[in-house]
Amino acid sequence: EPTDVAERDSKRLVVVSNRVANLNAKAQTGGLAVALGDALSASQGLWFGWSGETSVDAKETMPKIETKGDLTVATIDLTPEEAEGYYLGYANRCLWPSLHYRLDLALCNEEHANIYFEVNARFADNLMPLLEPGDMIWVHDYHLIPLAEELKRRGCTSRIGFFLHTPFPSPEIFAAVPHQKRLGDALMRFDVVGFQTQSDRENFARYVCGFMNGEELTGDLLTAQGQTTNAAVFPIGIDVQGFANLAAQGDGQPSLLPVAPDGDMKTIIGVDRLDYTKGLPERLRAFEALLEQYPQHRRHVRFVQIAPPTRETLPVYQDIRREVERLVGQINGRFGDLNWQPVIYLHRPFPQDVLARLCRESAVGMITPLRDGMNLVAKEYIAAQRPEDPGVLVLSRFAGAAEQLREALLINPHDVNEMASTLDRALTMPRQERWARYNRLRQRVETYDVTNWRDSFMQTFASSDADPVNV
Ligand code: ADQ
Repeated sequence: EPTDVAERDSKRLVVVSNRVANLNAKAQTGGLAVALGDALSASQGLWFGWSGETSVDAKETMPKIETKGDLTVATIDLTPEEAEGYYLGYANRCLWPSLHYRLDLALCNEEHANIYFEVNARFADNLMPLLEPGDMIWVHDYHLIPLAEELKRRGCTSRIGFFLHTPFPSPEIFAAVPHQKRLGDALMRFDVVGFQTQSDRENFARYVCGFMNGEELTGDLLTAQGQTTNAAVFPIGIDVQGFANLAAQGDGQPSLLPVAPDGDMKTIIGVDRLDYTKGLPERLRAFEALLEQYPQHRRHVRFVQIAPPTRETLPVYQDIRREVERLVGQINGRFGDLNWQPVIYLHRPFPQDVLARLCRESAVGMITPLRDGMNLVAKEYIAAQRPEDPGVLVLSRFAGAAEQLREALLINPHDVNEMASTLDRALTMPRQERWARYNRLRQRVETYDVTNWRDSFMQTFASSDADPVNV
């Protein structure tokens, strides 16, 4: 009997996301893309999204359709104005900061907002002809909140689910986002709305009840203004064994990092897109405070921060980069010496196997976002450890991952001194305690892996109140 919901389900799966994963680039493809790709292949499904390209005649061009094994990939281009207004504008300058509690950084230009809603309408126009009756449509992330509403307006009767990869902020924050009412109404048009954590779901329920006049029904159902949706929690995870295998590939090979002559050099690792939500300046200041307040670690610890570029054309991203690079220079200049560089900062992407091996070589994983939907690197760090001699995870309380990874050393990423003393504790933790914590964390990461995430979403989706037309 098949155990895989994706294989068992006879309905065709349609995934819609801003960008479509490049399933050809095997080495670079993350667990999420593989898990969705597998489910799509199993149902001979369709993945629809933006090509990432802009062209002036995009609005007059048909979607580009490619078959990749058992699945079909359909993409559309955007016009330069659409990419600017929808993607860089409303989605990334207004929604992204707001959903991460940074109203101070939210820039909401009225024209950008209009283009955001128009591009969602255009996604719906282009997707409609590709749909078949009974499809299960799974929409991803904050770029596409209005999509269910637009599809239903065009007569789509399929069930439509949504998964939010970012946090859903407290209702007082969400209520302050320009066009929040349209977004709230649009979310209620999905049959299932999935969140990373209980607290995100709670925030959404409080928004629906407190700001939309709605109420909680039995189970996970919420209702407001004549619309009912199933709002539930599906913590995303990783391909644990896959990542562990990559990490173990380096065993028996020379270390990726320089080896100290006396062997007495511990590594703290951070891996994050260079985004202001990831708490990089605070983390660097904490490392500086460690060297300042715990001089015994000087020349015996290094901090490796891998921070690939992201959304580089936006000014706030240029600001955060400047700040990070200034701090790296400051710390290296102040504490480094001729044969010890305290901070190794790498501003580019790396292949997964290198990241996995670096995590395995590091005594401490330092994952301290100010806010994060989940944070997969926290889970990857655990998966990469040597079971007999594991490292220690230092994790922000404000990462969604903290809801499951309770045996990590949980910190407040705004509190530099608390982080410094926690780093000292992590660097000196006895093996017995490291091992006990690791075992619990590893179990948790294995339980909530990427397959569990996908299958539990699809199960809820398949069993949620069906539209009468499709029964
Ligand atoms: P992100 O904000 O991108 O994702 P995260 O969950 O940490 O954050 O995922 C990043 C992924 O990119 C990890 O798999 C990591 O290994 C990889 N990566 C990071 N740096 C890299 C580098 N230099 N080279 C190559 N790969 C690198 C959003 C939300 C998160 C949520 C995920 C999934 O912001 O909160 O966990 O989606 O839902």
